[in-house]
Amino acid sequence: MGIAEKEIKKFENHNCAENAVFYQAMEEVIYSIAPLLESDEKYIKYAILERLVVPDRIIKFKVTWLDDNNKIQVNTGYRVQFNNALGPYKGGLRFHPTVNEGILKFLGFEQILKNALTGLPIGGAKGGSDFDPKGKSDFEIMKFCSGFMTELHKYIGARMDVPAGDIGVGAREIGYLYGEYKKITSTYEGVMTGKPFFFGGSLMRPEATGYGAVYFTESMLEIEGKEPLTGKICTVSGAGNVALHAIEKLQQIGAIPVSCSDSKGTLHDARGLDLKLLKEIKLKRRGSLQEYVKSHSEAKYIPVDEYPQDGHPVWDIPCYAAFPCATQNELCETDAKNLITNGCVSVTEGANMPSRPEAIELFLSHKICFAPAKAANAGGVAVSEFEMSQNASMSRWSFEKVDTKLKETMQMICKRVALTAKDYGVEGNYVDGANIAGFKKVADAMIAEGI
Ligand code: NDP
Ligand code: 2IT
Repeated sequence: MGIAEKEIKKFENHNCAENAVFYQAMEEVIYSIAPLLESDEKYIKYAILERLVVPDRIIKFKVTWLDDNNKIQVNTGYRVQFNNALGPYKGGLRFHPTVNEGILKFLGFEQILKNALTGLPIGGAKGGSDFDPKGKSDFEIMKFCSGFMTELHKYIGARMDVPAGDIGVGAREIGYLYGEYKKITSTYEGVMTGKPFFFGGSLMRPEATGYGAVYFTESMLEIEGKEPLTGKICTVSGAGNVALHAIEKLQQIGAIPVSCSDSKGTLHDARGLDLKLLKEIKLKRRGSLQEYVKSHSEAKYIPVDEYPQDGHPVWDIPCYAAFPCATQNELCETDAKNLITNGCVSVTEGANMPSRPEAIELFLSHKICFAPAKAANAGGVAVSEFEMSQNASMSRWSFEKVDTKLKETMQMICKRVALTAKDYGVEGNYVDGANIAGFKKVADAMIAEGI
């Protein structure tokens, strides 16, 4: 039995239905870092894995709120404060009916290593609720956010734990959450990031994750000696904050993004997407992608109930580069086979853990340039840290300054990941490179800080 299998065996008790995605994320990391564990016994001696896979604390609370019919509604809220070896707990909030402790543990665990890769002083956390923002009025969203913050405010602080957005939590929700925090505590401080610009948000935070994923891809393709994205067909999944800004940056650099998807269906516009219309539908109207084909009849819309039995139609579109930007485990083995057969050269994870392990294995064995989430989508949290920095100094950075720093950060992460992979004998494997580089940084801090 190898060192990875031995370590994984220790955590078998974590492997239950609710923890499935957490266990998946943990297993990947342990396999990746095996060469590091073998090369230096201190990580085993100081029981780093045992300490890292258990969150510092999980806060679980009840959220009660009144809907528009004055009916009392009850939801569950969570904050998983995972690890603060490198800085205050930092990570987003997800509002989605599927949210449970296991999903937030997976996201919080990934966040520790992602945040370490940025080189910025931020620890890892995640939180959220099973509240479904879909179909709710603005007042209902506001009332839910107030109820959520009534509990959460006790556990967060600008130097303690700084939440931000994730699925279902954008500038509107952050605004209401932050407003409630301010009302309760009477303090105006950088306790949340992703705030609207006019009351303390950073320019470019909304764009940061999508733009950052494209910057990472440009850097990776250059390092790997592949052709740049300009003029190339790209496929994107998702139609939220990350997906739409990845599409925007791809268009800005002259690539041709042709697809996106939401929870109801997939859109394919072979001439290149009309981003202005997409933003109008998804961000302003919070509508369905189906509306797109009303004004672009050449585009193809496939509703979910017409999807094939196996695989997602978005990954069956021939492309040079693919950007899964919707949610975890959205890209399966069949999708990976389809992408490879159709000549795809690079896959960049904008979402957190969108590719299933079997898909990743295929990408790596077929020498596809594969950019794992914790490296490729770190631009969002990096700009969140820039927002914390601006808030702490009561200053404002220009769009150009943030953009330059974001680009530098993504290039730095990409180079560090590529170099780490080379150092540990797995050149070109950005999964192992990211896991080893992130883990080493956090583990060394944990050792230096004592138990
Ligand atoms: P949004 O809520 O803005 O958008 C999510 C998009 O994905 C929507 O188009 C949604 O469809 C679709 N989607 C969500 N769940 C599912 C599902 N189960 N099946 C099919 N489609 C789904 O979220 P973000 O864009 O912010 O987040 C997308 C991903 O990126 C997540 O994995 C998140 O963790 C990750 N991420 C986000 C960052 C950020 O800064 N926001 C930073 C780093 C990573 P619909 O419109 O129908 O709801
Ligand atoms: O997954 C992520 O990195 C995020 N949702 C953003 C976290 C943050 O604190 O900006």
